[in-house]
Amino acid sequence: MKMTFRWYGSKIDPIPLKYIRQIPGMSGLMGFLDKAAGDNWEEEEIKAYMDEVHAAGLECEVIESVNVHEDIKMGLPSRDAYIANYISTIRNLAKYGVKVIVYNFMPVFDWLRTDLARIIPEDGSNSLYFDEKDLGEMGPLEIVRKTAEDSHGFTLPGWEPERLALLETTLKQYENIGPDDLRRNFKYFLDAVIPVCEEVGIRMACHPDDPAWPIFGLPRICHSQDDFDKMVQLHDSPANTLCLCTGSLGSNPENDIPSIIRHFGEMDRIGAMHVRNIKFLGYHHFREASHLSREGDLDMFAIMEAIHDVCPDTYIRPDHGRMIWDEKGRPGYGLYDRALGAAYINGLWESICRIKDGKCE
Ligand SMILES: [Mn+2]
Repeated sequence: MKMTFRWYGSKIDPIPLKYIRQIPGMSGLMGFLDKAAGDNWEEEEIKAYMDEVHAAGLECEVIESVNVHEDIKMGLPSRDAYIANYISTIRNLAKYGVKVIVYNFMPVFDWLRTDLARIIPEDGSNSLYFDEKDLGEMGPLEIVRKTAEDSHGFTLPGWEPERLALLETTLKQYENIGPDDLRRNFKYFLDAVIPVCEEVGIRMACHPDDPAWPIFGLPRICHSQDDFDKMVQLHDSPANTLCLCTGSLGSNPENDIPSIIRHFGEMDRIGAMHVRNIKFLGYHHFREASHLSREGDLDMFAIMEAIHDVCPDTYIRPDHGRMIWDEKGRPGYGLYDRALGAAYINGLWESICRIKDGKCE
């Protein structure tokens, strides 16, 4: 596996690349450019980002958040222009060594939480938290306002202000779009971009819905093994893969994560992994835990063992961390707890490889 770290670029990420490079076993980044959904990513801006990353001794073979424009998801006539931009972005990223693009096909809302800094009573740290009961009281516009307010001035990926400005209109437009319509629009998108990916050696990796169920009555089609079985068949190609995020899929206890990893790993349909832990607090109610198995409800050993067995060469990053040691930063994306997560995942990996292969490279 290749251990990586999410980084937002020196303009908006307070974590210096040097610090990331100093995390044991860190090979590179899952990179990010601060672009609006639908924009073309110009070569010069990709080059500037890559030059900075490479100068710090890191690779960047995975790019996240090449966001799919809402018009593509809604199947509007304007989608072709946005798909053309997406294809141009794929080609430009390939020129700079990108092998995997992580994206999602969630309508309107990317990931969703009801509290970005819920104190964990046991140790005084805080983490992202979700309780559907709170959501019911808030409603979509209120949750957007609260999320922006709680983000300490950081832009959160998927919560870009320009994207949310038209929220009311967009929610209304989705009233006539069901899961099958959304899937049809997804296929239209994949049919256009996957052949280009095959040509330039990039794999598209679809991130699961987070949390792993429909919200606000919006259609969501990527939150179970069954959903992803359909998704990989929409355009059958080794370039049409998923980014298996253990915490997003794992927010629904009915998703057996090690088994889902084995299922899609054996099909060679895992393009990248996000590895983190979840603590269940009730029905549609959870918080993000440290990576250590016993501090949450996911079996991180079984997760890493499945990765070892079916997709040992995949890209991995520790996903959201808690805020610890009084760190101030982008919710979920502080340095310290994610670095601890990487160290823990590396430790599991070394043990699993030693036990099963007699060596660890
Ligand atoms: Mn994730």
